[in-house]
Amino acid sequence: SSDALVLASIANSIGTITLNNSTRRNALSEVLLDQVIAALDDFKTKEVRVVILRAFEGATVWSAGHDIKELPQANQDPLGYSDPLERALRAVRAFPAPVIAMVHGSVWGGAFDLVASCDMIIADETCSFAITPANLGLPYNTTGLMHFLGRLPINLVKELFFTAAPIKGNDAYKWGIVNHLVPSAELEAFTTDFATKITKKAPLAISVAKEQLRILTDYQPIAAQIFEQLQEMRRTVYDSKDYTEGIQAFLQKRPAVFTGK
Ligand code: KGA
Repeated sequence: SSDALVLASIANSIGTITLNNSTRRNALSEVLLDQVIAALDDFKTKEVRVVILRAFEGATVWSAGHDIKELPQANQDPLGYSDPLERALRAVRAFPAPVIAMVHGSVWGGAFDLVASCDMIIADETCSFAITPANLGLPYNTTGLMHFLGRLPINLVKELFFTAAPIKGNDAYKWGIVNHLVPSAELEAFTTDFATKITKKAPLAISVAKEQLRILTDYQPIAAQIFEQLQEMRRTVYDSKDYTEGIQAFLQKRPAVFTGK
C-alpha cells in the first residue's frame, strides 16, 4: 500500500526487504520495524533460503537509526526488552536462514545494531557506520553491547561508543565490519550472486549452524547480581539531565550541552 515504509518481495528463493522511507531517512520507527518483522514472518512461512535487507535505491542514508521521536524523553529505559528495535533484532537473529545486509550510505546508532545483527554485511564505498549514544546521553543496553563485542575488537567498540564518529568505507572493511566492499555499480549484482550461491546449499545445515552460533554468542551467562548492577548503572544515565538534554537537543535541532549530571 502507499503506507508501506518497507517493501518485501521474493524471487528465486531470495526474500528482499527494502527500507523505503526517504523523508524520515529510514528511521527505525515502530511502524517500520513491525513491517520488517511481518515480512520476515511471511518469508519464514514461504521458506525463503536467504534474505537481503537493504535501503531503497540511491539512499545516501541507509538508516538514521532508532526513531529518536519515539525514545522516552526522561527517566525510562530507552532500549527495554520490548522496544520495537529489540524485537526486530531478535527476529533477524532468529530467522532460520541467512540475512544479508546490503549497505550503501550511512548507518546510524540502532541501525548499526540492526546490520550487525544480520549474518553478513556487503557494502559499497559510500558506506559508513556510527554508534551514537554519546550524542544522545543514552545508556546502551547490555544485549546491544554484547552484539558489538561479539562482532568487533573491543578497542574499535570503544572508539565507536566514545566518539560517535562514523567509520567509513575502507576503514569499515579493514575492521571487519563488512564482509565484502564492492563498487557501487556492482553492489546489487554482487549481493544477488552471493545470495544465490547460498540458495544452492543445504538449508537445514545452514539454518542449524546459524542457530548454533546464535545460541553460543547470545547466551553468555552473567549472574543475576551482575545484571542488576549493570541495569542500575544504566538507570543513572537515563535518569540524568544529560539524557533529557540529548533528546531535547535533537528534537529542537540544536547542539546538545552536556554536563555529566
Ligand atoms: N529519528 C527521528 N527522526 C529522524 C531521525 C531519527 N533517528 N533522523 C532523521 N530524522 C528526521 C529529521 O528530524 C527530519 O525531520 C527528517 O528525518 C530528515 O532528516 O523533516 P523533519 O521533520 O525536520 P534531516 O536531518 O533533515 O536529513 P539529512 O540532512 O539528510 O541528515 C541525515 C542524518 C542521518 C545525518 C540526520 O538526519 C541525523 O543526524 N539523524 C540522526 C542520526 C542519529 O543520531 N541516529 C541515532 C539514533 O539513536 C539510536 O539509534 C540509538 C538507539 N542510540 O544512539 O543509542
